[in-house]
Amino acid sequence: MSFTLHKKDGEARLGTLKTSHGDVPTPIFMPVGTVGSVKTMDSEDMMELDAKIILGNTYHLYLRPGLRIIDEAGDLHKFINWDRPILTDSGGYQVFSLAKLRKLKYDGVEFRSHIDGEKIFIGPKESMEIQKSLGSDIVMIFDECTPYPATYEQAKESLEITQRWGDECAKQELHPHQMLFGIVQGSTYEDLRIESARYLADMDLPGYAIGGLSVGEPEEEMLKTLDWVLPELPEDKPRYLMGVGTPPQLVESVARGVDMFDCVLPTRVARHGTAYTSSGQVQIKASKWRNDFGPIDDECDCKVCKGYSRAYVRHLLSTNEFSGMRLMTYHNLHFYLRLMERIREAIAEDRFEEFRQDFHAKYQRGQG
Ligand code: PRF
Ligand code: ZN
Repeated sequence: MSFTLHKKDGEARLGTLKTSHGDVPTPIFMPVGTVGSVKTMDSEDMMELDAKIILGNTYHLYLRPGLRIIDEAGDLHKFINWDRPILTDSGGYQVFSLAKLRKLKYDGVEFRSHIDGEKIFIGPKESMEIQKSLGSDIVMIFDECTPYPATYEQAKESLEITQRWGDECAKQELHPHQMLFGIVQGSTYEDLRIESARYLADMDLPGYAIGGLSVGEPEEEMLKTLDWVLPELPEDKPRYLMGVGTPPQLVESVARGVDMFDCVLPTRVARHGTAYTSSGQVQIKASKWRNDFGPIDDECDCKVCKGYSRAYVRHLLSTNEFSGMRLMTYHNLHFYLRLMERIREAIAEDRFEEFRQDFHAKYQRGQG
């Protein structure tokens, strides 16, 4: 369990995160497997796509199937048939976005399950116990994702809660193979963000995440916040930007020093017919593709683009066939994972800035 920074090209970083389930090259994108599955994909698909690490959610897995069943299987890796690294989110964010009738308490959050309305309590202690039991390689602290917009007072109060909960998380025992990542909050306020980053840096954790972004703020605000936070974080530890983002946002965040990402975008929009391509987003359900027998992206070498046409995938989507969603998801994940691979190659060869310019020029040209 360690992180090695191999080199920098500008602020962009090339590294390796070693876990007991294998090495993760960074910068990396982590596909989201909320309930223990990347929607429409199975573990063989994810191996074929060569995903190096996937994400699971404490909140969802705790509600269903529950810890007893996962314990009985052994751990989350065994239960879902995935031998590579897993990162679990702590539950804080999901409680706030999904649960009903939340009550914020000193020690955590009381809420009603979005599934059956059962009353449940999760705080930092509970979140650590659950993530320990899941056996994930990377464990996230239990934080409060400050909603946007927030007044300075609200953001400050919310950050105090995150800091108190973070201290509590760090006191709990995990398995020796597990790495605990802190989460920077502080909304869009420079002094709060810097305070949060320094507070966590002093805790000397194995990694640091930046939370509370991509929650409705303009993109410039997000990038500005990264510019405040990243210089405060230790160089020799991985930096993870939670829940971000679009392909251009990934490139811009890497340019500022981010190493890890997760986002539901490629998988979620795939199921609604949006494909990511080297020249921007394409709505495959549009009627103009009904007799287009070319691939989704003519620069993509994934198995979908090698074998299937836009016309066919459009047909599957418009008849609500599951296979349409599968093919779209497969292509979009391939696009995201390949983008990160190209980013790593560019950093390794000291041409990240050139890559960045070329990427944007091409991606923008095809938009709209
Ligand atoms: N906190 C946690 N998970 C998250 C976020 C956060 O702020 C975000 C914000 N984009 C996504 N996922 N724990
Ligand atoms: Zn493809």
